This record gives sequence, C-alpha cells and structure tokens, in this order.
Amino acid sequence: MSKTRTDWTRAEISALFELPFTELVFRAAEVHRGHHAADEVQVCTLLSIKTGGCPEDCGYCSQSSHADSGVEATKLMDVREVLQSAARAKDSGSQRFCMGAAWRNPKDRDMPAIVEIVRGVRAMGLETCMTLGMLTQEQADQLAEAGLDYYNHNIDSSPEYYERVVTTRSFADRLETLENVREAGIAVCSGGIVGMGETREDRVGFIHTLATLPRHPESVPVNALVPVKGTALGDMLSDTPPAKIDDIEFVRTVAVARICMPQSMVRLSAGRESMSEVTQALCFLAGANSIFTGDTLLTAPNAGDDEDAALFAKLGLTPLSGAEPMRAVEAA
Ligand code: SAM
Ligand code: DTB
Ligand code: SF4
Repeated sequence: MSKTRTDWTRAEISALFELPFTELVFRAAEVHRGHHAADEVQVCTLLSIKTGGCPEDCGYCSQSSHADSGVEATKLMDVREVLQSAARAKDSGSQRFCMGAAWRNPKDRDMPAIVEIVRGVRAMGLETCMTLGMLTQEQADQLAEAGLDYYNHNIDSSPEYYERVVTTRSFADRLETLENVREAGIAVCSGGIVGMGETREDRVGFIHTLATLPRHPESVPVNALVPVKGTALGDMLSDTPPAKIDDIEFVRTVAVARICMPQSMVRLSAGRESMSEVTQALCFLAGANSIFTGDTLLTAPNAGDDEDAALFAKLGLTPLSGAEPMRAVEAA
C-alpha cells in the first residue's frame, strides 16, 4: 500500500473538486475499496451528557448561550444514567459510544466523573469517544489514562471561514487541542460542517487542513449543517440564498475527503435526517463508511435505528466490527 500523503496542496484538492462528478465519485470509490471493506459501515451512537448553556458563540450551535434556540441547559448527567444509555446503544448494535458536553473546556472538578464514565462505557465493550471542548495536555493525559479511545474536536471549516462562524476561540486553539490529544496517544476524530454559507474554496481549505496534519485524523465527521432557529446560521433553511448545501456538492466533499485521507473513517454525520436515501447511498459510494444512528444526535433529530436498519438492508450494507447486526426491520 502506498504511503499516506500529508503533503496535499490546495491546488490539488481544488482540482479534485473540479473533476466531473462521476469521475470524482469513481476515484473515491476506488480509494475506498483499496483501504476498506466497501460494504461495511461503522455505527456510532451519540449522547449529550451535558446540554446547553455553552459560553461559546459557534454560529451553528443550538447549545450556545448566545443563541435563542430554546434548548435548556442541564448539568452533567449522572454516571449511572450515561451507562444505562450506553447499554442500550450496545444492545442495538452500536460499535462506538460518543459523548458530547456543551463546554468551552472541561473544568478540573468535572474530570473525576468523566474518567468514571470512560471506564464504565469501556468496560461494556464499546469504543469510547468524547467531545468536551478544548483540553489542556494534562486533561488529555488524564483521559488517555482512563482508556478513552477517541476524542472529537472539529476544525469545522477553512481557517479563513472559521472566524466568521466562531469568535470566542480561534482556529489555532482548535489545532492546539488536537495536538494535545495526539500527544496523549488518543485517536483523533476531527471534521467539520458543510453548508454554513462557505465557498468551495473554504471546503478545499477545510479538507486541506485535515489532510496535511502530521497524521490524518482516524475519524473524519462530515456534517451537513442542521439549521436551528434562533442560531446565527438558523436562516439557512430555504432554497434561496443563503441556501441549504446542494446534495451533489455535499457528495463531492465526502469524495474528496475520502481520496485525501484514504485510511480514515469518513463519517456521514449530522444532517442525514433531511437527506434522501439516494444522497446517502451516493455518500457511501463516495467513501463514507460511518454514521451516527439513534433518534437524536446531541439536540437535533437523527434518522432512527429502524430507518437505518431498513436503509442498510436496502443497500446491502453491514455494520462494521463484531457488533450484532442492526435490529429488526427488513427493507420493503
Ligand atoms: N462543545 C464541544 C466542541 O464544540 O468541541 C463539543 C460539542 S459540539 C456540539 C460538536 C460538533 O458538532 C461541532 O464542532 C460541530 O461540528 C457539530 N455541530 C454542532 N451543531 C451542529 C449543527 N447545527 N449542524 C451540524 N453540525 C453541528
Ligand atoms: C460531529 O462532528 N458531529 C456530532 C459529533 N461530532 C459530536 C454532533 C452533531 C451535532 C448536531 C447538532 C445537534 O445535535 O445539536
Ligand atoms: Fe459550545 Fe460546542 Fe456548541 Fe460551540 S459547538 S457552542 S463549543 S457546544
């Protein structure tokens, strides 16, 4: 297998975006088959362990205290409750349990409970992932020590567009946490959001940043913006500008991510609920090989387990790993 490249140029990535669509998807599918079983899709479950009231001003997020989205702030969930939820996820065939907290960063006083959660979820035989905001090196080391498998921290967009979406922290802050996570020996999950009004050049810059990290993230979530009323980007709901991302451009982004980061798991993340089966199928063809399942993401609705089981049956996809097959429901 050829060495994974981390020296992509923006011009090369831009040229991939400009390929005829079918040629781009064909190339991405080839890369996908060269590195992964193309009929296997990883199934992950998300749980918000601390919702809302976040001091950050991310323009897309329902959980920001700068937004007026109606999401109520909660305290950090009880360890026992989190473990019950993880057990349900395992039961319905999930491989990975991803836990999110609406924090700018965890406080040191939160760490003992977080460590207990990681230990407990891991003991159930699930892979663990957390997304808690910025981490110091010490906190990353603590999570590694507890056995955390993955840490999710998205760069979200190009360095240029980022500051138009978030002002309370910088792109450089994001990269610093990613470095701390790597240094601690935790696998990196980092991706972003498509459809925030960014240009194609921003999507190029977004993939370029990830594909030129010293090591590619093991997981790359590609989210389609879920526009939430009351957030700065909540207006991107219509077909008139600023409009919802075009499905073909979304699939192109997935394909380019797959080509530039051949070994990574590319996750078709938020936004699937409003995506047609055909668009999702094209994403799987273009190299997406991971999803979130369950009725809710963190606060937004998601295609539920039954719908996904039906989609998998229809497309002949199998959940990755030793996980049990997704429950019930034959395709019509
Ligand atoms: N507070 C932590 C942080 O920002 O790193 C973790 C939770 S945060 C909700 C995780 C990621 O979810 C964000 O980085 C963003 O990429 C994604 N996200 C949040 N709201 C979204 C939305 N409305 N549509 C699509 N993706 C979204
Ligand atoms: C990621 O890239 N997508 C997930 C996960 N990482 C934490 C979050 C999506 C959030 C969608 C909006 C919501 O549920 O509020
Ligand atoms: Fe807070 Fe994360 Fe939402 Fe930003 S994306 S407002 S940091 S919860």
